[in-house]
Amino acid sequence: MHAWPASEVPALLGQGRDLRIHDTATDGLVTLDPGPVARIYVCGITPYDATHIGHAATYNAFDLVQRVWLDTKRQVHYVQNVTDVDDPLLERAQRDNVDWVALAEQETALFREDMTALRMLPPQHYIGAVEAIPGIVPLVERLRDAGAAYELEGDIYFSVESDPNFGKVSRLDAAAMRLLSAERGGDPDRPGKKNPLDPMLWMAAREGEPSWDGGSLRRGRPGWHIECVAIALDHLGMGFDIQGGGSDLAFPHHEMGASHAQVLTGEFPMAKAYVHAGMVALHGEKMSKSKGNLVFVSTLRREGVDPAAIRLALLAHHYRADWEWTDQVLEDAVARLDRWRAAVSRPDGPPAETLVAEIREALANDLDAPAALVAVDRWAALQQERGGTDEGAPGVVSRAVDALLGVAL
Ligand code: 5CA
Ligand code: ZN
Repeated sequence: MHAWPASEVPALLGQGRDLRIHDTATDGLVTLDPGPVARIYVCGITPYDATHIGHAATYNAFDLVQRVWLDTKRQVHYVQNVTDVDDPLLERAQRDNVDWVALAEQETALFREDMTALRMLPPQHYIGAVEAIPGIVPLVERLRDAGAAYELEGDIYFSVESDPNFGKVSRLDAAAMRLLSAERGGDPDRPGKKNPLDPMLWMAAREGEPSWDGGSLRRGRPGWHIECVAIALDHLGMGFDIQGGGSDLAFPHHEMGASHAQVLTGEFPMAKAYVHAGMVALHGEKMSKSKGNLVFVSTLRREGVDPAAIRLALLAHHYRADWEWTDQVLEDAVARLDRWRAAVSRPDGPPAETLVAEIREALANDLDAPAALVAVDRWAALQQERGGTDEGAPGVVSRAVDALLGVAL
């Protein structure tokens, strides 16, 4: 599937710092040393009710990762999926009496538009679950043949007990896992499972639902976790630098993915860092498709909100924090964008070198975008109060803000 167009990333003088980022699996900061080509897999949307501010906040975090890496003169190999067949998508299509393929295509198209407007850098490989099925089937067969998967009424389940490292990504106890499994797409109460946590790898065809040839498996469709493993291993291989998503993906999704990959390859971990963004709330509750308490990027755009202001609203919150979207958050971002634009509209200004170093330092320090914004605020305030004589400083600032924060001034 095609991604979306890349906005240009201006090259800056000097070089950025290596990224230190929080890894859920070790619950600490790790300094990544990716080599010349950094590899990142970010879990993509399930294409209905896209793109809400929660989605945008999560993709913003991983866009910053890319920008930090690019600023260290590395290339970035970025892979993202689209879960274009899964229970919640099919349920929504049925509820609204629309074709599930059309729904997925329409929402994916909207997501591309929103990502483009927000200047999020596109993945090099943007892969749908459906197009990944030919690569998923052999992995499920291999897991079954290795004794790590079993059949239950035609469905194939992964046995979490086959992985000695199971639990090392999310570090949760069994009771917490069981609760989250029930909340997040698992079926811990289904009778006949070896372990209530075992996730489905392949679901045999259900009446009235789409299904695909499964080789030596029954006709059916893929489970959720194996989808991302198949795509990640196919395009990045084991031991890539970051697997990313919102914090609601740590368990079960990333835990199960690491387990599938461990059994398939004998290696751990699949990703050197598991990076999770906080949850954005609206009216006191996590913004979620199931609750319907959503603010859409496309609605704001249609109302005439500058996408750069939306992006600044996201950047004003640390990516690991849980935070709440309010009108005030957006008003503050609009005001900040105005101040910054006024400050860079003059030909000269206060020196900019320290500011560029401060932005770099802030982002390299676990993506501390709020600290980067404060540094730019300081420069803009100085420009407004006293001005400066450095010719071209405003240009330097505007290129740095564009390259490192994705905001076009
Ligand atoms: N297709 C799967 C991943 S393979 C999926 O979780 N899709 S999603 O559409 O539900 O979410 C897409 C991304 O947005 C995930 O990383 C998810 O963690 C993140 N996300 C969802 N809701 C929020 C929220 N309220 N705040 C922050 N991030 C969110
Ligand atoms: Zn995923």
